Amino acid sequence: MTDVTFVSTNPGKFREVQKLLLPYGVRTRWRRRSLPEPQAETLEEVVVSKLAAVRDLTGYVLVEDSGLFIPSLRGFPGVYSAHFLKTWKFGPLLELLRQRDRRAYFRTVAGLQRGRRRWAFVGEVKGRIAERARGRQGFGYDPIFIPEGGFRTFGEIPPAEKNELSHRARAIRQVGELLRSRGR
Ligand code: ITT
Repeated sequence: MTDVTFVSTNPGKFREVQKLLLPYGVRTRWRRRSLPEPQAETLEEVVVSKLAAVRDLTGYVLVEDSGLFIPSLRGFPGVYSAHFLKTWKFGPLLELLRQRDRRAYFRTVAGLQRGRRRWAFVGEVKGRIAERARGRQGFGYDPIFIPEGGFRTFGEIPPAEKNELSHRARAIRQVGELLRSRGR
């Protein structure tokens, strides 16, 4: 077994990451810590500063930053996803999209660090924004995001199924591959 410390304030992310890494022989521990998210234009920049803020932790340390990007809103809420959701919930987004293209994608950048070594992996899933929030599974924007090829929102999809195809799954599986290839 390889041990990884996942640093995040978000329990929903941790549950997904833990399950995703287990098949790779990786045991994930959760360290709940709020990391600085400086004004940044990309998830990559945020991940770099998150990694800098966990230098005190030893062994493999994993962080990630995710966002919901809506091209018809020029990528908004993107890197501002967490702040926007906390302040406004879904209302204004659904309102803005009444007259606009509803296509959207989730993107995750995962950053892994061990000592001075760092790796980054990206995962995306395409879909569209629902007309109204549906479902109680998942977290964050899940009730309003419909992944491509279906009609149900992530909020209506069982967690195991979200973990098959999500942005996070696509980034974290690459972390799993890397850790497996490096052994202990
Ligand atoms: P950290 O402590 O890890 O930063 P956070 O919740 O602040 O946790 P992010 O900034 O990466 O994380 O998340 C941006 C927002 O997008 C936040 O509101 C999340 O709830 C939401 N989000 C992230 N992943 C999601 C997912 O898989 N489904 C739905 N919403 C998601």
